[in-house]
Amino acid sequence: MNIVNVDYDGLIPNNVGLGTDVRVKRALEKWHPGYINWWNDMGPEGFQESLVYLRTAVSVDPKGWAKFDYVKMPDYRWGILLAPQLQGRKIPFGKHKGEDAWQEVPGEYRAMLRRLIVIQGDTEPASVEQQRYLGKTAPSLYDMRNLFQVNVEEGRHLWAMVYLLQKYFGTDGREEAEALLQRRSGDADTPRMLGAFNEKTPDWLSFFMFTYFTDRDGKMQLEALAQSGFDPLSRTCRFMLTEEAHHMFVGETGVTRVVQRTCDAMKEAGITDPNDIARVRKLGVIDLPTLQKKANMHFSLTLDLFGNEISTNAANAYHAGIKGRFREDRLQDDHQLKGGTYPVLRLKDGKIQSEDAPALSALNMRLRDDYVVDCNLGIGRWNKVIEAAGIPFKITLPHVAFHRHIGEFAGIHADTSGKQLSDAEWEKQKGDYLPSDGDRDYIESLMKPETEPGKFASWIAPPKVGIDNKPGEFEYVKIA
Ligand code: BYC
Repeated sequence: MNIVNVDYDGLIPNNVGLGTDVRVKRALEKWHPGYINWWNDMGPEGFQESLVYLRTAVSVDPKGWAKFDYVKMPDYRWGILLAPQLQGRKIPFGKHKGEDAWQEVPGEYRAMLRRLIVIQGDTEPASVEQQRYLGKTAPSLYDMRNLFQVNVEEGRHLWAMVYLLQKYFGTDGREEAEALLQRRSGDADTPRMLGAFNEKTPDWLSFFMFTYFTDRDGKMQLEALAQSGFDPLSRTCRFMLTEEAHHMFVGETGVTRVVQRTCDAMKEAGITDPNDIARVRKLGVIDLPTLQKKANMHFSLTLDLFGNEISTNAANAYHAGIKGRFREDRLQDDHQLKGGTYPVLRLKDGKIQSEDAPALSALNMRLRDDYVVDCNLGIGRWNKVIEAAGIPFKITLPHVAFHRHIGEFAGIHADTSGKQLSDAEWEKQKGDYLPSDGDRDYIESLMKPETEPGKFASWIAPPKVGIDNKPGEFEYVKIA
């Protein structure tokens, strides 16, 4: 079988030789109807019969792996795609460093691996559930198509994790695969596992912020898991990262286009004060301070996904060779972190202070720091648009202690500069930092669908280029 090209003959496209792996094939075929039911119940509402111009993976060759065509989403070929196996790959870090990468689950790490795969798997359908109603208010067919592309690929990422559970974890793997279809984002009794995946994505600015900030956590976590000594997990995550890039593109360019439109409208109207919110809103665009508040919210919720700054779970996973650092293979050290330290921001004697901690315990913090660096790159590009328009405003990331629910700062209130606030001060000031009901109502009032090909809602600029180089008036979704 050709490992690069995908076998499309059976029910489940794959490049893992499913045709000859009868046990796993049967297990996945049994899981398939439940997945389709979940998709129909919880996937994009109202567009299941529409034809969407989607990319589907036909290969895992980085130089050309996708083909574009019109598909009804329930007919999308969700498949199991692993990056090609690297001959002779060794475990790159931890106490087994230098040994052959595992092709089977090592018994002593079974529970740890299963937990990480389940957590990763749980986020994928959660995001589809969160974005379920957005199609109805899409600002253009181009954006609607991007939303649905993200959604079907998150569905595929669920398949990716379910394959690992079904193939390598026997009965409990099957049970976990079922449970992934049972939990629901935001449900009081059966919520999704991580906090940010139980929040609402109520409008398109939230969607762009989510794909910018939260999908970027996905990138960081997948990069760390792609380093895993468990080779099938590494290969799975490597291919998922190829798809993930588009999701962050949607977020970054989405926000850029909102900023662009706001700046253009302000310039046309001769408004130079970005804080003159009432006048800016009269133009039917999103004022920059509200955009900043949305960024504050999504950034802080996403920081929670990195877990505790000091984590024995993370240390154990690294030591075992299961979850590495961001791009471990490009780092130059012993890859075992013996005796090393890492500076961690902690709450000590009521103050936020940096303290050196054992590097092995501080891996969540380190990954979070790498994440913040990555986040700042795109924000620089948003600020360039504002700067070019001559508007005195800069989008910035809030302090890591701001609005936290997990880790060192979960027990305190802080403003966006990291200054601690009393409960009363926080209650009084939080509307300055996070979207207020009024902000939310205003954004909601803008969320009117625009379904004419080539047209865009008032609050967002068109993209510079089309998907698959299609012209501006291309009908990305044929709404049924
Ligand atoms: N909410 O030792 P700690 C994506 C729990 S996004 C609730 O610090 P650890 C995507 C934790 O489970 C990427 N609970 O945790 C994006 C632990 O519980 P137990 C998803 C939380 O393990 C957009 C306890 O607190 N992938 O792909 O070091 C669209 C102690 O915590 C939270 C992954 O996350 C929370 N936020 O770090 C679609 C990768 N944080 O076990 C997709 C897999 C912590 O003591 N997951 N807890 O009962 C991991 O690597 C780690 O489990 C975590 C947590 C980074 C999440």
